[in-house]
Amino acid sequence: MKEFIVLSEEVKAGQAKGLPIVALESTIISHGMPYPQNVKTAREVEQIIRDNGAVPATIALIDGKIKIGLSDEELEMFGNSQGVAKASRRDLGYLLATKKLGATTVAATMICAELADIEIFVTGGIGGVHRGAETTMDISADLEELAQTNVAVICAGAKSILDIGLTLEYLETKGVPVVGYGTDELPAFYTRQSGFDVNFKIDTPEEVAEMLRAKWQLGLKGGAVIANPIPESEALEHSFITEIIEKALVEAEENGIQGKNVTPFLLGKVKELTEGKSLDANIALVKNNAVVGSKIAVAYNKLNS
Ligand code: PSU
Ligand code: MN
Repeated sequence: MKEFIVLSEEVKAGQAKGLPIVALESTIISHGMPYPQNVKTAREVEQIIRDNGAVPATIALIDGKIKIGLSDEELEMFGNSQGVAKASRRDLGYLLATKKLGATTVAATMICAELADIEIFVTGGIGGVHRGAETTMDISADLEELAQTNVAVICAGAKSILDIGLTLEYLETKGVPVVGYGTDELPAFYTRQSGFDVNFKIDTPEEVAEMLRAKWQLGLKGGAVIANPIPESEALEHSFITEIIEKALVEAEENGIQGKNVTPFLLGKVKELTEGKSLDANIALVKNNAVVGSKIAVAYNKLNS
């Protein structure tokens, strides 16, 4: 296993000192945002994590290795490359063996983080049960990973490109706790409201850390969703974004989009139809998650040292 894992100098030094580490995914860089905003945002998010007392570890597949933490040059190269493969659980073996560039999804980032002993992972939004999944069976591998891999995912909830109600049902079946950070309602990425309750409202990083510790001490495998709402001032208008998502869903259907292409297609359409407004919101919420996630990592690290 170790032959495939390469820690950056920063992560190696951080782990040696016992500092809290925060994992970051790379699909958001390659498939979620255009160059150069993607690289700029990734760097800013990493700096926020440092400013809050933790060490950032952006995870990607490069040259047959799982990179845990990217150098500045690697991040630039990765963010500016065309045709980076979206890497979920099923893709890892193939992409490593063929030494292709791979952008880790939430599922794959959780796997790689666990291999590197990182428990806390910050991202934008998770995959889930797609609308119409009763017939398409399109359910993100992210949910299965949350069921079995011991990593907490700090996100801004799930986008309404998904069936949020079914996503919550699936997580309930799999025993994955869905925590609202300072909220009773699951946020829906661009908006603070979804109309669905979270399982537990928790208000401080320390209490989140205690919940994670108790869960894992019991040997209850699997992750947790820590849903942190987008800041009020950055949230998009509910009716505006709903209309755009409906349009994107129709276009995906008309174009016969399937499999791993569904989510990137929908995200791309939303971006196009909002003329960049969704990109600004996306950047703001990831940064907000980085603040909360690093505080949770610091608190969790204290509990365990
Ligand atoms: N949802 C978002 N932004 C994202 C993704 C999902 O709001 O960037 C990305 C994440 O990497 C997530 C992946 O893990 O898409 C899920 O893809 P799929 O639905 O194909 O499992
Ligand atoms: Mn899918």
